[in-house]
Amino acid sequence: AVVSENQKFSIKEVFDTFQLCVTENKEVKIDQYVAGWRGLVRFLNSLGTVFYFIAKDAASKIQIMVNYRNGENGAQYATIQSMVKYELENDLVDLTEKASFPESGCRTLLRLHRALHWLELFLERLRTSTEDDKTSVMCSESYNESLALFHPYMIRKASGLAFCTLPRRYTFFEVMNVGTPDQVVAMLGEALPLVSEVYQLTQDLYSKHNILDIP
Ligand code: 1Q0
Repeated sequence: AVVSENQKFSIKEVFDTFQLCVTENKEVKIDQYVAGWRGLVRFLNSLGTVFYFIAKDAASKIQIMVNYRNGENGAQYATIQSMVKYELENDLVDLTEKASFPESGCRTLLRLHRALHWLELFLERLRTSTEDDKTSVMCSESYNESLALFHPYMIRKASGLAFCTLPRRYTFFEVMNVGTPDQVVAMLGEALPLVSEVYQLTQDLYSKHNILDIP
């Protein structure tokens, strides 16, 4: 088995967390957003050491966000909306070039947000795939349409090599720990709109404030 029994991963838990992200007035809660990412990183780690450099970067960005939440201005970081308002009003974001705030909440979350787009594309490919489709191809196509646009050559190269080691579709579905392939596909159908909503709310917010290019 790819994951040992005691740390059995269920992708459903991850998606449940993303569902809990969105408040009644359509704000995105950072605690749940980060918790969702933690689950994804756990899954990534179970896929093998070639993914370590990816997991490590994601984990460090998660940690930056957790630190803000636990810091003295933690309340300002309750939702992505409140964070953006707080950091922009207090000039805590490097908007055009890296300077005083290389780890602003807005910048850090933008990296995870871009990765969420990759996830959305990848899950949709998984959902509509058939038995013989290759996860590595689905993964790199999704990557090329999203994250790759923001990554330098070396990272694109390393990512491409890592993707080649992905288990085949059947095994991949097993690791998701949802049930039969049909059940996985059904679950993906339910989960995707949730991920999409979180992505879209964040995208609209960042777009409205013109902060989609924070360096
Ligand atoms: C299943 C295969 C997973 C493949 C993950 C694809 C993402 C590739 C990303 C490569 C990132 C390379 C590491 C460093 C990049 C940073 O330079 C970059 C920018 O940050 P900065 O500070 O330098 O400006 N960082 C990022 O772009 C953030 C990347 C975070 C990627 C987090 C990916 C987490 C993936 C989780 C696995 C989800 C599997 C989903 C399958 C669900 C079904 C079971």
